[in-house]
Amino acid sequence: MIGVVAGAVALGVAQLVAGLTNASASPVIAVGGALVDQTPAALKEWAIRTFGSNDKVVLITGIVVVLALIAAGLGVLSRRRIGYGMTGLLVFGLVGAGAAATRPDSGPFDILPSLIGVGAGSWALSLLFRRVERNDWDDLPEEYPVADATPAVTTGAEPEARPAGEGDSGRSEPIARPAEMPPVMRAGDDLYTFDRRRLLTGVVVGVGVAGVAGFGGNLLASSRDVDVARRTVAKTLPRPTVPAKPIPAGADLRIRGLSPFVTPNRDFYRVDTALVVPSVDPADWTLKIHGLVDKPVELTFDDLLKRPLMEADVTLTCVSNDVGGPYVGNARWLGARLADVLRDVGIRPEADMLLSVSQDGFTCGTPVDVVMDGRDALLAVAMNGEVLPAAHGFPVRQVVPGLYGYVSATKWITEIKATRFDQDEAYWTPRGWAPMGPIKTESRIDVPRGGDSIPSGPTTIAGVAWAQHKGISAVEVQIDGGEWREAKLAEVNGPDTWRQWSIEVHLPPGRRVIAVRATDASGYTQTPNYAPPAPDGASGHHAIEIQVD
Ligand SMILES: Nc1nc2c(c(=O)[nH]1)N[C@H]1C(S)=C(S)[C@@H](COP(=O)(O)O)O[C@H]1N2
Ligand SMILES: [Mo]
Repeated sequence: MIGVVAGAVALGVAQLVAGLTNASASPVIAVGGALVDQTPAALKEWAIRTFGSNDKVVLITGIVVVLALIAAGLGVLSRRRIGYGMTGLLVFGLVGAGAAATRPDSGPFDILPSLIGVGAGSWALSLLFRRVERNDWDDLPEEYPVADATPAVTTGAEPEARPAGEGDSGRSEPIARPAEMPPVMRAGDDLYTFDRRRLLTGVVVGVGVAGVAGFGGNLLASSRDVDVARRTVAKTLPRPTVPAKPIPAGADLRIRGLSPFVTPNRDFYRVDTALVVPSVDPADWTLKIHGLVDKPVELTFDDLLKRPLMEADVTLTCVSNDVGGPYVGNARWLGARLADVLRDVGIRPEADMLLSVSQDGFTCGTPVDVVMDGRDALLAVAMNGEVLPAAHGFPVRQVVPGLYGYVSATKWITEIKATRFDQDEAYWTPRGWAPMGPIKTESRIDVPRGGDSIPSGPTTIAGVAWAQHKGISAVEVQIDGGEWREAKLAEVNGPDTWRQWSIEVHLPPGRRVIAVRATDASGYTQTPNYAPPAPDGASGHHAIEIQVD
């Protein structure tokens, strides 16, 4: 118990110091971040499939549980010698400090949370152990009446029992057993008693300190500058020079349970490797563009806002989205045209990859020809009429229609290096994902949901389909492996968004399997062959099973 409480004090205090300095320097976050970076594709895919958007919570919970077990072990070791516990805590402090110091966005003070946390934890450990230091039997409080000469608690060293109350009931000597046992500790070969109440108050105080410090640290870390900065930017956000094509009234079929055409920011999926959302101050932010360019630049946030800004409706999709999965969303983005920025810096013809870097060290490799082909590839500053939310990349992120997020949608972007695919690798490539990631044509059934029970008779089946930058030209639905029947398509204002579809069917009672497939404007119809998300995106028909009564 003492080990766990000392560990909790160490983590709580570390969390507080991280909250005051740099949230991502917390040992749990730094070690978690390092673990995320070491995660191979298969494991990442499994984690996302199993835990969905809770994958970060699961990882952090796992780390804390492992730490609690180790702390308990250190507590047990400390009964032999407290130096063992201290050494163990120090080792963990060094691991935390090492992780914090080697994260891509680390600063010189990032070792402080771990080291100060370990200091506090060691202090708690020694204070608590002092509370279980030996009492002499003579000092026992009255509540422990001593029974008559029954030699019970012995060390085995001495064969002879001595009745209680004879004075020198020494530590390693056989003693009389009290009628009601006081708490007993073992130190080396010695057994001795201690005051349970003093230990419990110590534990309660320790848990309180850990909780308040940890909670306070998390509060400090989350309520910081970003909110203020976002509100400041909101006041000066320019209007688009090139507004998006209006969304036709018929783009949203307004069917209950069907994904709305525009995904509200609060419902937009989030996928990234960041265990805490990076906080980037637009006043300090710059975008360094270098590499295979004639005129390298470092743009400020004002420089970017002075450029003509355009709006575009673009559907983002994650490569980890399994068939029928939730990691796809559509938003209206406002930003500067990336192709114009690259032309201004004189990108060289031999450059075929843009290696963009996030402030937390994540990187994306985007094909230059895709960005330059006239599509609405943006350095985006706003999402659905709102300053970019912190979790979606504030102050600036990339958006490239037609490419999975892991090769195009760098959030918290700070750098673009014009380079070549044969010379550089982006974050997910050595982890088993394809270097190029064009989005595969896909469709999904939103209503009814798999497993639903619905009444027989006329039923509306509806969903979304996407083939970004090509456009969806047909969606077909199949019941129980029968004929493919063409669904009605909603309107769209361009080829870069998903498209809603619906169909009225008459379902007879029984178990029914409903499948969907889309055809894009290039004439390609979705393959029925299933492929998992790794290495370059899932394929196959989404199918659901329902019960018709
Ligand atoms: N800095 C950073 N940007 C990132 C990522 C990341 O891990 N770090 N993940 C990418 C991936 S895999 C996807 S699918 C999109 C998701 O964007 P969203 O979270 O705004 O939906 O962001 C991309 N941009
Ligand atoms: Mo992704």
